[in-house]
Amino acid sequence: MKIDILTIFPEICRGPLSESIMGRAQEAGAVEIVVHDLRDWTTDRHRRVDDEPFGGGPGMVMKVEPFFAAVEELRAEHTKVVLLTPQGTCFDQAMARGFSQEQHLILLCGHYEGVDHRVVEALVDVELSIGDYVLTNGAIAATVVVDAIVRLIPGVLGDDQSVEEESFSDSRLIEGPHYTRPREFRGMEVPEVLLSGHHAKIVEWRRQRAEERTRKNRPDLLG
Ligand code: ABV
Repeated sequence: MKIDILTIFPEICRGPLSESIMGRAQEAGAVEIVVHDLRDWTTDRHRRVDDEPFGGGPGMVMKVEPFFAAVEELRAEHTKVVLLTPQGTCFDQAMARGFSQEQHLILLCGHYEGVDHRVVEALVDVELSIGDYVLTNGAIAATVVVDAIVRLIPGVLGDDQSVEEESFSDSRLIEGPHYTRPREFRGMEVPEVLLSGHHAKIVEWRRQRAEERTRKNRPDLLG
């Protein structure tokens, strides 16, 4: 898989995407991620990427020409073009799974104020947000989306078991609590059932804790 990110803040994406699992996924050739500076597709002396909104109003709007020049240069036969915007559909795990099957993604990052709408109409396949809050620009959102997608590419997580468990476990529930050594810390004990070796009891205990935790933290998932 190939992923191109177009942003005026490439360094925001580069650090996170070179660390840990994302770094190893690229070294192993599972994915090629290229973070581009959108200003490389400007043609004026000041490398201008935004301008005042027609009709007035606060803030600046990202200009149409650099996005067109960049996408026309980078896109191929099977390319999905995604715009990160607070006005987009909210990204979720099912969308991450879908995108992880694509050959080529181009992620466009804009300001929170917006992008010239001709970009949306003529270039963009999907408008995506990462949540109901507003970031200053799309670079962090694009990084989040890429991380969620890349970890689903086969072979990227060392053992496929954790991904498999995710997809088979009840997706209407969040996960229950986890523990590791030591068995006791400052008087706080690891629940006895987890030390019992009784697999069926452990599975049932985890399901109950998952349900409780979902009711407390994510009642919206229970409907
Ligand atoms: C993209 N906020 S996605 C660009 N939740 C600017 C802000 C922003 C996104 C999101």
